[in-house]
Amino acid sequence: MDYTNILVEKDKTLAIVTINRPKALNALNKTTLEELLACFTELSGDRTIKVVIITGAGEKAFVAGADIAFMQGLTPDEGKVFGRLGHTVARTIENLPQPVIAAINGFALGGGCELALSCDMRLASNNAKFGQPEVNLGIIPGFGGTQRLPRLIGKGLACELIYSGKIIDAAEASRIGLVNRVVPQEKLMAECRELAALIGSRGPAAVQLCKEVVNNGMEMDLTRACSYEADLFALCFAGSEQKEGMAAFLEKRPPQF
Ligand code: DAK
Repeated sequence: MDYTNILVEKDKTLAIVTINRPKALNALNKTTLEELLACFTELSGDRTIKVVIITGAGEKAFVAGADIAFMQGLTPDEGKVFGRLGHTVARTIENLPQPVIAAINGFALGGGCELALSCDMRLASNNAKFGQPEVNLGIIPGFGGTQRLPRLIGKGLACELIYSGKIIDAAEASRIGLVNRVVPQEKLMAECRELAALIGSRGPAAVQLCKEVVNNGMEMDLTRACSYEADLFALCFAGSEQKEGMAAFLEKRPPQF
């Protein structure tokens, strides 16, 4: 499908989604969110794709937030529709069967930080900057930042970022666990591709079950979550991957998934 504000590249089992509005630092307007929703909905049903990377075009920004110029004149009703769209995009990425890696190549502010939070893993370039500056605009984070940020980095650190609206650099983001690691900008995509290839070489159904149980389990108490894990563990024995993986180990050869 042809999109206006995003690029989608499929390379064998990897899909790379690039938000492509570099002149506006890849800010998210309605069209961009609608295209992201359409694209991730399509990817969710694409059995050839094992891992997805999402990034921003250019060397300056991942996503500098929701588009302020677009939001400025919204009525409360339009704001609600826009907010719901953002939440739907975040949920679709979070619930995508395949793992999603955010390649954060610059500013990840407001809705951009929230977009990265809806991904499974975040790798950042050394020039990346993070923050939830919404209070500076007289609004609150609206794409899940008040919920996903405390869950990821803990309440105290999340409150500091959300209440102050301050911007932190990649090293600080790594120190507080907001990103998995920081790499030189020129190596970011190679590093993300390498991680995607490693994940893509594992049993795809097992990886998808892992994503499902990690995400859903985090919303349950530990007893129920462990019981849920046991159910999905049992399910592995109904598929071909477990047979191939264990046979390959015992036959001292690499598995063919
Ligand atoms: N929206 C629209 N345009 C943006 C933008 C943004 N978020 N960020 C940057 N741009 C545009 C700039 O206006 C400028 O456009 P021109 O003037 O060239 O036409 C161009 O990108 C380059 O930006 P700068 O000239 O400002 O570049 P600098 O290097 O000087 O500064 C910066 C980079 C990232 C520090 C700065 O651009 C900046 O502070 N940007 C705004 C960052 C920000 O406040 N982000 C949070 C946005 S609020 C909701 C759901 C979600 C949300 C809201 C509601 N509902 C439930 C309804 C989410 C809210 C947000 O994300």
